[in-house]
Amino acid sequence: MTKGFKGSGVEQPAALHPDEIQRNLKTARLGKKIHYFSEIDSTNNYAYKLAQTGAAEGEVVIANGQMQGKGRLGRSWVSPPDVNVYLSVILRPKFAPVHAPQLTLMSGVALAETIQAFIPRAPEIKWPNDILVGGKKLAGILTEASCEDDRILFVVVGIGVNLNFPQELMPEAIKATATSILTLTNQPVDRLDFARRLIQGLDQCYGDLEERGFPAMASRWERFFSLRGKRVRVEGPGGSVLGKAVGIAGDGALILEDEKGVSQRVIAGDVFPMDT
Ligand code: BT5
Repeated sequence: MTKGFKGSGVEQPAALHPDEIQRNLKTARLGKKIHYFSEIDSTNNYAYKLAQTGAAEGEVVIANGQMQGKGRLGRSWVSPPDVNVYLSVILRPKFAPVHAPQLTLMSGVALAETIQAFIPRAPEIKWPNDILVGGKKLAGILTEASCEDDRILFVVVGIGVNLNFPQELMPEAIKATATSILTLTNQPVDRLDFARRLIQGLDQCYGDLEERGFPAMASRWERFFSLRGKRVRVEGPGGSVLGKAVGIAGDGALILEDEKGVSQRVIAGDVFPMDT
C-alpha cells in the first residue's frame, strides 16, 4: 500500500511498520522491539517515559509524524507526516555521565555514514549534533540523559532526518536553512530502507563505542568535520568562546585554539562559523 505526501507527487510506503523494519534487520541490540506511531507528540518524550518505566536497552520509538518534535534548548523540530524519519533509541550505557556527550557524537557518525550512502557528496557534521549538506541542515540529533548519583540510568537518542521533504513545503522559518535528500538528489528515498540502515548503523557504532571508546571512533567522526581550521564562535551555557576549530578530543569535547594559540575545550554549545 502506498500513500503520497500531499502535493509532493511522490509515492511513499504508507508506514514505517515495525515488522517491516525488523525484516532483515541485522543488529545485536537495537530494534528488537520497535514502537510505531502514525502520529505522536515527540518520539523522544515517549521513549523517555518508556525508559522511566523500565524499557530495555535498544527499544526504538519511530513515528510517521510528530506534533511537537523537539530540538535542543526548547527549540522545535519541523516534523510533517509521511516524508521523513523521526526515531528515538533507548540506551543504557555502563559508562559514567561525563561520557554521555559521546553518544551524540557516535550517533552523528552513524547518521552521517547512513546519509552518505544516499547522496552524491559527503555530509558535514556541525559539532555537536547537526548534519549539514552544503551548509544546509539535513538532520539533527537530540540526546537526553537521565542520571542518578554518578551513573547513567538511560539515554534517549532522538534523530530527525529530512528525506522526502519537498523544499517548497518547508515552513518559512527553515526553508532557507534546511535541505532534504529529495532536494539534493531529486530522488525519493525509501524510508523503511533508510530507517533500517540507520538503526543498524547506530547498533554498530554503539557497540564500537562501548568496546573501544570514543578515541577509536574519532577519526570516523573527523572525516565529516567541516569546521577544522575555521574561525568559529561557540555560544555555550557559560557565554561565548571564539577560536579556531582544530579538532575533537578523545572525550568528544570540541577543541578551539584562541589567538594566542592556547587550546580551549568546549563541551556544549552552538557553533557559528565566522569566516565567510
Ligand atoms: C536538533 O536541535 O537539531 C535536534 C533535532 C532532533 C529531532 C528528533 S526527531 C525524533 C526525536 N523526537 C524529538 O522530539 N526530537 C528528536 P537543534 O540543534 O536545537 O536545532 C533545532 C533548529 O533546527 C530549529 O530551531 C530550526 O532552526 C531547525 N529545524 C527545525 N526543524 C528542522 C527540519 N525539519 N530540518 C532542518 N532544520 C530544522
